[in-house]
Amino acid sequence: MEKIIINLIIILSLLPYLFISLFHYLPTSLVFYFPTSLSSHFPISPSKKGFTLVELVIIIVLIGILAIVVAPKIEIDYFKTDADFIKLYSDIRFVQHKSMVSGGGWKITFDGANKKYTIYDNDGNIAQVPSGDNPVELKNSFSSNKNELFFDYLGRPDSDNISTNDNILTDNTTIRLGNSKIIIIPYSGGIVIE
Ligand SMILES: [Ca+2]
Repeated sequence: MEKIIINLIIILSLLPYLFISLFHYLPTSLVFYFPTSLSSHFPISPSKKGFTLVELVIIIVLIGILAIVVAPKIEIDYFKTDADFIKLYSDIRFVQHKSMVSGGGWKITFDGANKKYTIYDNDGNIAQVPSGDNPVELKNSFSSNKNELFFDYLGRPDSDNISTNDNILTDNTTIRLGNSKIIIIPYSGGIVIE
């Protein structure tokens, strides 16, 4: 709400200047028909064309202010989704890597509705993760076709924390966040972004 008010103030403050600028470009014949009292309010001559340096500087400053106030509002949702996506992708890779160097059994559990996921080591304890907090909280909700995902010692998606019992996953694990998908492929353990 605050931002909308700031935007309105900026746009309203631009309007008089826009009017004066247009006044510059009116044909002399038209300007002649303006009431003298109105013309006297604008300290410009009808024959004057183009912008002065001061006017250009004012315009550049106003555009700058507009860009600072409006642009972040437009982009911020996109960046939040993007940041979440990269975080989640990196952490799935992290779990897979840790499994491969420690005999398998690490897992990640997804709680997309509550915008978070948790990473466990192969003893079932909440692990230390590169991004800091664990459970890891995101800005956006996401969905996954599996609630939890293990990796075995070869980095293959597994259904439990035992690498030797031959029950690795046989179907894709698909996680949707915003307009993007992370797909974890069975057997190869490839992690694909769509
Ligand atoms: Ca297994």
